[in-house]
Amino acid sequence: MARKTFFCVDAHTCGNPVRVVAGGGPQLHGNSMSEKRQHFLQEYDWIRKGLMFEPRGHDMMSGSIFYPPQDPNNDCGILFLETSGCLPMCGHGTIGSITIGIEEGLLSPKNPGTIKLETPAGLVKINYQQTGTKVDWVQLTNVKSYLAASELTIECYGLGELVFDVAYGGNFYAIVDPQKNFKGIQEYSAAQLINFSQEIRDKINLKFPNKFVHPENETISGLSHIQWTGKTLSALATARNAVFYGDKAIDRSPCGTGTSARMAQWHAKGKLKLGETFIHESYIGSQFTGIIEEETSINGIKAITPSIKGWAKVYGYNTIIIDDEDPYAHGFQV
Ligand code: PYC
Repeated sequence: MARKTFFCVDAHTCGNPVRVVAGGGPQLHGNSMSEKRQHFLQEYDWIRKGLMFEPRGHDMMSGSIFYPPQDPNNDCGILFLETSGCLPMCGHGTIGSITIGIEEGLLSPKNPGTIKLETPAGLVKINYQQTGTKVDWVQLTNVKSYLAASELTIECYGLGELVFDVAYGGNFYAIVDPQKNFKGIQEYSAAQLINFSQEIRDKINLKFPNKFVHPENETISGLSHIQWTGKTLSALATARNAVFYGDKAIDRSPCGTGTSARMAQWHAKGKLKLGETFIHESYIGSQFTGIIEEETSINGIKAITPSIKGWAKVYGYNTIIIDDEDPYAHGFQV
């Protein structure tokens, strides 16, 4: 590689960025998006770093690349790119990528209005509404989501002992609800939540090694996100969160996989029922609407199939060059 050009379309989903690589992405080997994700991580991770990290990206940047489907009955596959790696599933990334894919003519679904999307975490079914050239909303029916552990504890220097649950919604989340040593997200700045998260994520993974592994796909393992909760801004919202991901990011959207994990937690604790609507509000006040579509199980563990609905706006075209002669070709983090 000397100089490589990537044609990208940039959008945001409820405030959080999504950069779709429409041209320049690598060909990947594998029989599923999970295998293709492994190939990308082994051979092409410099593309992710170059496009997600500064100076071409930033702490919150995330994106995706579309691939042809493995199963001809499906419409397409998707690889997610994040500052933290390639997530198995990303909800805001899906909503933004589908919006870009339809509005920019990158996708031609067999049945307009629905898309069967192969993700590294499994098949995700999409419904979307289009008016003229614009996509009004995207609803994804996510992978099975479940409560993985309840009432674990960890010591946080800034706060003291914290009690948390762990739930899976496409990624594993520690969910920290308001309690004696944590008053709720409304009481803390984003910088404080990032500091607490950086400390406890590592500590949780050290204290509970190999505890958070997907029962059907061992390439999905480890706690990657911290979901802090607190009081809603809008009286219409069911709940609010601030999701920490990567090294320094608080999701500006309510986080699709985080919302799925939280719905699974609420369902397991009897707080949310099949068919009920869950309006989730982000740290900046943007909203996703979740519904429990199905009660199900994974390897004998009680689970739900949640759907998440939200919107995205396309805001730009970005032709990005990664040149080996640039000392920051593969980005940097401070
Ligand atoms: O929406 O699932 C999501 C997500 C994961 C990380 C950032 N957003």
